[in-house]
Amino acid sequence: MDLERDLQRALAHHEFVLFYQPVLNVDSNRIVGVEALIRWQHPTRGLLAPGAFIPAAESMGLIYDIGIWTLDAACRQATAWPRHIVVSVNVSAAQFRHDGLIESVAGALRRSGLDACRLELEVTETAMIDDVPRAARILRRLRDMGVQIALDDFGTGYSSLSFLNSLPFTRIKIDRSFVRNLGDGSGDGAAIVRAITGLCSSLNVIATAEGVETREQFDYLRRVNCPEIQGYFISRPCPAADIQPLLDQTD
Ligand code: G
Ligand code: G
Ligand code: MN
Ligand code: NA
Repeated sequence: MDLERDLQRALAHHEFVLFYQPVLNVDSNRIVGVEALIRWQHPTRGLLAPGAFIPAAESMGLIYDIGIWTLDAACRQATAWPRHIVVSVNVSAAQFRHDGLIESVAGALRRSGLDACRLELEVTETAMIDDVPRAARILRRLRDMGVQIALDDFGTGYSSLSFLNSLPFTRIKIDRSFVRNLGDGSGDGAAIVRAITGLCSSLNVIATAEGVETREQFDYLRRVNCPEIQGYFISRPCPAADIQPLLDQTD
């Protein structure tokens, strides 16, 4: 199979689709955002998850065009949703290293007409660690445009407190490995989640706990004042049509 030709055809023939996973604000019990997660509706292999093609797209240099498609599709979709809903788009390390990122973001906002503050980019520590000054410049420009920035998979990279302090994040997404280890709330996993939540609150950054699957995890996170929750307990990622009814229409 020639995956490169296959991926080029996928772009040309609109075979990619975005699924969306809601983010719940715990206090208000309302959905405040959705994370866009790409899928490939492959003509013979069925619906493919990003792990099956994003790494290949990166090594073939196709990730930039896929990234533009994703930004365009997510921004366009968000214009159909209530104005308080923020749409998050994942940016991989290769995309973040590419100089065209800011132009792609500006283009997607321009073409869709979406208000910049309703777009959030999710970036990982790994994408930024080898050149923190450059990351700071890029993120600053995006923030100046009004775009929100989430630090994704927090805790799995080389996060240091100075890193958190020197980059203009609006949101920290606590990696689901910590949520999985919450246990009964008395162990080390819970202590880490509690500490990250407290740190975010002190730094005025919103903490979002990812991978919340159970009522017990949800209750624990609410007890330690984690402001936002995402995970199967709220909803799996699903097509836009299935998300629509979950979004509170009153602004
Ligand atoms: O969607 P899961 O449902 O399988 O996503 C797996 C991984 O793929 C996550 O780490 C997510 O950040 C990444 N991912 C999902 N959608 C996109 C996308 O549009 N672009 C990039 N670069 N990564 C994505
Ligand atoms: O790396 P990133 O955080 O972007 O990855 C998002 C991934 O997490 C997607 O693959 C998504 O399907 C998955 N995911 C979302 N919610 C849950 C959950 O509650 N449990 C598990 N195991 N995975 C989840
Ligand atoms: Mn993410
Ligand atoms: Na994440």
